[in-house]
Amino acid sequence: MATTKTPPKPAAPADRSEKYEGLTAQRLIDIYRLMYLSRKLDDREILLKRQQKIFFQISGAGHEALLVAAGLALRPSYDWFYPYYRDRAVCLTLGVTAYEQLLEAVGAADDPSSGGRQMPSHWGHKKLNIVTQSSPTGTQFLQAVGCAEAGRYFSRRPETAAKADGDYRQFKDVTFHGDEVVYVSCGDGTTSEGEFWEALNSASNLKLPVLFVVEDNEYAISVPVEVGTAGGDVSKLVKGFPNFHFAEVDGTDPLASYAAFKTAVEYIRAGNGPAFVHGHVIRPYSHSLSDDEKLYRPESERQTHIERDPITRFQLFLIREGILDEKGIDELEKDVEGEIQEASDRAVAAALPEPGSYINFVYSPDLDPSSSVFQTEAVHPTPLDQGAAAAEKTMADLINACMRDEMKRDPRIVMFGEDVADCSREEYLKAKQVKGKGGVFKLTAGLQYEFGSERVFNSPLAEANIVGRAVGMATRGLKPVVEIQFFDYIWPAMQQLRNELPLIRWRSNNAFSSPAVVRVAIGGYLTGGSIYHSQCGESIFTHTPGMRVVFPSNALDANGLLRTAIRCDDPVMFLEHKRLYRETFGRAPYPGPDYMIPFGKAKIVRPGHDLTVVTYGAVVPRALQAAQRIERENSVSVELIDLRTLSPYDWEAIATSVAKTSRVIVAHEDMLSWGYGAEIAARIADELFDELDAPVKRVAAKDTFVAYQPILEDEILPQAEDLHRAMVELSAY
Ligand SMILES: Cc1ncc(C[n+]2csc(CCOP(=O)(O)OP(=O)(O)O)c2C)c(N)n1
Ligand SMILES: [Mg+2]
Repeated sequence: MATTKTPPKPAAPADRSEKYEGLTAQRLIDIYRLMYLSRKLDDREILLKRQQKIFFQISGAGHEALLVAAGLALRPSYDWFYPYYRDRAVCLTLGVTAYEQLLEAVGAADDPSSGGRQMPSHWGHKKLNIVTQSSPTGTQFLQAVGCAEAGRYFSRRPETAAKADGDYRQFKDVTFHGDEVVYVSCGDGTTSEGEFWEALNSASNLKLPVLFVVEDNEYAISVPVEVGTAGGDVSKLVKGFPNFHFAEVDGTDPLASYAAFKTAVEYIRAGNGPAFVHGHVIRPYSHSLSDDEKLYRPESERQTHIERDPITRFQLFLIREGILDEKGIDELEKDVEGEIQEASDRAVAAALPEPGSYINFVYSPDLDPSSSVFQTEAVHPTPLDQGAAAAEKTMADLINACMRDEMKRDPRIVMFGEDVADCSREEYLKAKQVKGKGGVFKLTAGLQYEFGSERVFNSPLAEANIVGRAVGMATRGLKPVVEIQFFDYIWPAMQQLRNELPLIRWRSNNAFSSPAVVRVAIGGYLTGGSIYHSQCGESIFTHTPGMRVVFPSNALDANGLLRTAIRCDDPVMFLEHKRLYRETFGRAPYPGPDYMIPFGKAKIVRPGHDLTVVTYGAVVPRALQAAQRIERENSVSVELIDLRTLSPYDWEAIATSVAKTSRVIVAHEDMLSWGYGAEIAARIADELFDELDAPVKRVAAKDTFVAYQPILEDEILPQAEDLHRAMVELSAY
């Protein structure tokens, strides 16, 4: 807890603590001080906003009593915290200083939460285990679940927390405690988000040490609770979840709140499972400075809230109980105001982020996956075109082999997703009654069997659950390698994939990171899979800073690139083309347990001098076919470049080739318009204009989704004939 500066002497003896939920008189004074400090910091920020010294304000007013109580019941730097934007008071109680909070408001370089990258009240504090928070409501829940899972994992296998050289583990300090609690909070409105329910479901099912706190101020901006929540009371709705301890409390009363949290935290620390504390609070100020609640709340209603104000009520309580007299209150308040004045003066004068510093920490500053660290030789090197004799293993085989090798090498790897386990009812597996499934494409086959159900397991059928938990686990230092069964179903996880996973490092100014791997089965050419087992859409993710995107076209590359993905220190989306999993094209012998390919290094599949094709994924074999034909029939020599990784991508390989051939086709399976090729084509036009003898050409899918009937599917997706036609046209230009 934050220490008080010159605390006023208690006017009453401390031996009445029984009456006060075990809290001494001094502790009660501390509580009042923290509540008052929180409120006055909000007031100061409102003033600073009016003076245009800060640029946004959202207050924690009305929530202070509940939150100071929560902070007192928990342990900073020991427990873990996912507090939402109203949680100023819990952060102060844990030890974040007034000065640090004001540094955040001004966007100072030394703001511990984000170094000026995020709005105020987006808490984060590495030393105190307050994990970087964001603006999308509800994304914190599944991460908190993953965080709790990681704590449990490390507690059960402490040896796995050891640092190891040569991969991401070198840069991650892992700490854990067997009885730690993960605190996560939200408002009443946010309980309507699906991820909230997904998190309750998993925390309940796995009996995880998560403390869920709902701060019910009856409004989500202007929307009253009965509109968002069936029956208007979330406590009634959650009661069916097993293993939970539930409490509902007047969150404007610090002592009642403290009692509720103390019991809840004891329940969790004893290993019984999660707890849910529903605190009824007030919102005496509008939602934020951008909102005027008079537009939707009449004076009469606002008045009933103001009468419940926790600050004035607790002040009266202290006086009534003889703990502080009016003079004591006065001294305390003056002291707080002095502290705020001093903190505010310093914060307003604090150094701002350096211009140009925005570029820092999009990716790991410690480990660059495109560096030579990730360049190793295959034990049995196999050029792609060597022929069937050497090409024994499929892409599916070598992806599976890579995961098996890496799980052996790195005990922090966990795998989960839909159907990835061999058999969740593991007794069947142990009794050898069943062989096991191991993924709908069998990519994870045998891994649960070999590494156990705590490292390889099925998730609920919920994609946000998969990615959100992975974010939380990776933040703590585990290496989740999760699977999204079909790219077409990635969208429920989009919030986590766009706003969370790739942003944890940047938005926390490198205080936190989340280098998880998300494997996704992607693509069409399946004959019968469409619409919803055939989509591509990789450009949506290459358009997301912080995310590495990999898209191999053959077994060897898949093996080497997945190993780089797993060992590196950045989040990676690893796109596996379903059609390529078991193709004859691109099979290869097993390259050994340390084979790695750096990101951003294209492969020249076939050298040529008349025309360049830049592509990746399942278009590689199709382009190869077309290139062989045009060589045979027209003696046109095509240089075929397989990008292999899409972010980063190998611009040098493209530029070198275009300088040589002066003609270029950019081809991909995803639809033409706004596709990945648009960026490459634009950059070629911009930077290589003088090298070109012909316009940049693109070959891609039609601008629709993919259809089921094979005639339509063939027509929609780019075929070898389409590539051939484009090559003929371009070479004749
Ligand atoms: C996913 C998402 N949708 C919408 C918003 C905009 N928004 C910010 S706060 C808020 C209301 C939240 O209400 P509640 O959960 O009750 O918390 P309170 O602000 O009342 O404490 C909304 C709609 C957002 N930040 N994120
Ligand atoms: Mg609310």
